[in-house]
Amino acid sequence: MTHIDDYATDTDNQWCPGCSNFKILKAFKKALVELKKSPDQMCLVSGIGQAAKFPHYLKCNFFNGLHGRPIPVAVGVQTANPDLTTIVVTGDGDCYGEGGNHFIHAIRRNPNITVVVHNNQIYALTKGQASPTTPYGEKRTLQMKGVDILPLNMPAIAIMHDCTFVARGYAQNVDHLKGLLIEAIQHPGLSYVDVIQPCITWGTRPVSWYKDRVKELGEDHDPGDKNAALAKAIDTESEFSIGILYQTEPRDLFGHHYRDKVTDGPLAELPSLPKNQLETMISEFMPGFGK
Ligand SMILES: Cc1ncc(C[n+]2csc(CCOP(=O)(O)OP(=O)(O)O)c2C)c(N)n1
Ligand code: SF4
Ligand SMILES: [Mg+2]
Repeated sequence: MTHIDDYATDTDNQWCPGCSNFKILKAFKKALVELKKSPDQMCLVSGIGQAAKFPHYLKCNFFNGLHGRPIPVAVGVQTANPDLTTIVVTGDGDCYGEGGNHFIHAIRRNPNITVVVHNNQIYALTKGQASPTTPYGEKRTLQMKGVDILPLNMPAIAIMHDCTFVARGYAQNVDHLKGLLIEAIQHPGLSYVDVIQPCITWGTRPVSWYKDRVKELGEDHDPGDKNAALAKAIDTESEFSIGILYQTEPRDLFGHHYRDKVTDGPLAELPSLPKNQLETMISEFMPGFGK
């Protein structure tokens, strides 16, 4: 039995009072309670940024590493211990900018992790510079004449490349986001939730601007329909569709192909392997090893 207070930490929160990150934190905790996940069953992985401070405020195993690099760490954690529910908590700068390469290739690999992106369309921690999702023309602290390159639409890229679960949430809509997180965490394979997260300190649009544009996907949206999913992902001008944009049948999980030959539990619990078994394994990766 888990209670929402089981996830509380005593770390001082550094987010601005009223930041929508608090709402994401709340949605997360509610999802974990409903999933009956205790803190020791979870591992949060993050990089650097306001979003990446998240694991400081939710009690569980965590790894807070370099800017842009949470995905390779999470893939390693999940591969070494598939019993851990492994979740990357990241920002649009961390995941789509510095870590964009890792994310794109994770889509191809399909590790059994969940990636939750706090998308505030800026680098908030470093005081409001443009990120890969800042709209074209928007004036920012560094881009004083306006951003002169086009934004990146990562949900559309993920759908194009058959990421098996792609959703969009809205930070202010806690219960809806909680539902998406529950679905994402339960989905086998890479599940990805882009969360629209208004920044009240460096953002240029009021929260009401987002509220007017956020629209929940209706029953008529079929997440198995790739073209419909793409259309919803691409339209960020007139509205932000929130819900499960795209979901496919599960496919092979990265890492399991190799590790299933050894154990279905945590690698750390394995006894030391006999030398000849180790040599056989290594030679599968390095033909000619030891000759
Ligand atoms: C390798 C490296 N490059 C740049 C930085 C500076 N830096 C820290 S956080 C950040 C951007 C964070 O933006 P985002 O991931 O969107 O998080 P937010 O603060 O907006 O939640 C940058 C550029 C860094 N710490 N390390
Ligand atoms: S700068 Fe923006 S994203 Fe960062 S804590 Fe403050 S309101 Fe939240
Ligand atoms: Mg950001």
